[in-house]
Amino acid sequence: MEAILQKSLQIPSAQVYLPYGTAGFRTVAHNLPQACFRVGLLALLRSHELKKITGVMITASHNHIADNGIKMIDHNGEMVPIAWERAIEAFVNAQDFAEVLREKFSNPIQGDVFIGCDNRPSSPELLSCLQQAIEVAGGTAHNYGELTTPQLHWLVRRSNFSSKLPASAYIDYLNQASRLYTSLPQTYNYENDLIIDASGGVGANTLRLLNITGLNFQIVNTEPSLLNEGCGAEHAHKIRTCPRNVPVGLKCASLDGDADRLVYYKSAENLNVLGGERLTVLMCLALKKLLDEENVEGKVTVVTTGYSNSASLEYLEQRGIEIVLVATGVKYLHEAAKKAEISVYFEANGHGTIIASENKLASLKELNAEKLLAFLSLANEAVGDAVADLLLSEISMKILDFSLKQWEELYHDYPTTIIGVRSPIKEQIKTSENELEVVEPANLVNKIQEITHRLADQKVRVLLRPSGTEPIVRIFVEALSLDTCKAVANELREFII
Ligand code: G16
Repeated sequence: MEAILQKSLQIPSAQVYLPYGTAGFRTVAHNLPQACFRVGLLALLRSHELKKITGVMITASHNHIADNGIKMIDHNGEMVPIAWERAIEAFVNAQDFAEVLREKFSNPIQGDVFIGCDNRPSSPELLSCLQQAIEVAGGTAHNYGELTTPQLHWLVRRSNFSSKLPASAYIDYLNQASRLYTSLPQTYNYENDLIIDASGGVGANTLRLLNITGLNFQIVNTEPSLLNEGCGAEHAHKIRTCPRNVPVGLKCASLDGDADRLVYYKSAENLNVLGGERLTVLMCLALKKLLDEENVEGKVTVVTTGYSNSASLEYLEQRGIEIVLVATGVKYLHEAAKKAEISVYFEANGHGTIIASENKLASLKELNAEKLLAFLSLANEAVGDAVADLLLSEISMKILDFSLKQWEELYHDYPTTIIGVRSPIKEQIKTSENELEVVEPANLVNKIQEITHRLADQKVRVLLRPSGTEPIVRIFVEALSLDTCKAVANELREFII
């Protein structure tokens, strides 16, 4: 324990309190070394207690290049249980660290922690803090270096089922599972040319290793020094202008910085982005078709958040699909999705996956539903995975014989806008559990009610919440016209600044 304490004293501490946010810790990189050290210890402790591999990923995903972050991975490849977040936050911010260490690290511990990072300039140093913590406490850090977040989740999950896997096992899995794509006949409307914007992030490394006969893709935006600068899934989804280096008029997809989010669009000056809601609809339709073709029963449930365009929910409801709405953060979607037989879960920003219950998979095996099983096996079972989702989307479009335009024209979105605002009342804003309503402070609650009442004929819907990854409040507005959306967003911005 003394060695751990001595080592920790050599690692710079944050000058500020670090809250556990939507996807772990995230802030300017220079405030993270001590937090990385402490999270390394916790991941090792968890590994020791379970006698299973755990993981930690250093990434700030869609954030600015100067930020960084820490995402913890549990033994099953999923994010750590939500119930522990406050305890993790307390450990990371503890002032009496010697005391806390004495409580938890007095006895020798052993364990295995898989660690990896994105390609930010600050990532190697933070990775080293993690590694030092694990090693000084007596554990083994398996350093995978640069890789995508879903790749590390996948490696932790699968290595706990078999032996410790090399990073290349994930690429082999993607290439193997993509044989379904190649086995499907080329259809009339499906377009197999695709531009992929890698956002300057680690996804480009994975994409370069894909070997999928028949899918012609070109990767753009691969420079790490320009990470998330005018490109990527977050840019396309929030700013809605064409990412840099993307030629106009083509079928395109954008990943985010750590490749756990995906959006599609036809490149144009102003984008009509096919985000998580569209991925959901596309995959639900493909699943339904496969269920019918293979003549098996199966209930598909959709889990998403209040950011999803109401038009997508109406489209799904009309087709008898049950929809569950939860709070922002894939961890909430994943938890809800686990309760269903087959779930398609995506946030509107393109973060999500498909999961099926053990029982359902066993019954599909018994029924020899080969195509359906091949489709489901491509989905990352633990977390949103942009590359796996891209392959699932291409397979879905091929199964349904959809061009991008046909996919786009399935229904028409209601106009929406989303803005991020720095606000002095960010910490005071509280929402209902599924975030559909603001419940505090009272004057903001009244303001939103007054607006929605005043513009009832415009069917205004407001989702306002503090971001858990950036120092901003997100204001989302849906209405019958874009002008109304913008006016309402602006009125609320004025109210909270
Ligand atoms: C993370 C979470 C997502 C969430 C996003 C934005 O994504 O994993 O579930 O939607 O942050 O969260 P917020 O609105 O609280 O800032 P990523 O890709 O940045 O890790």
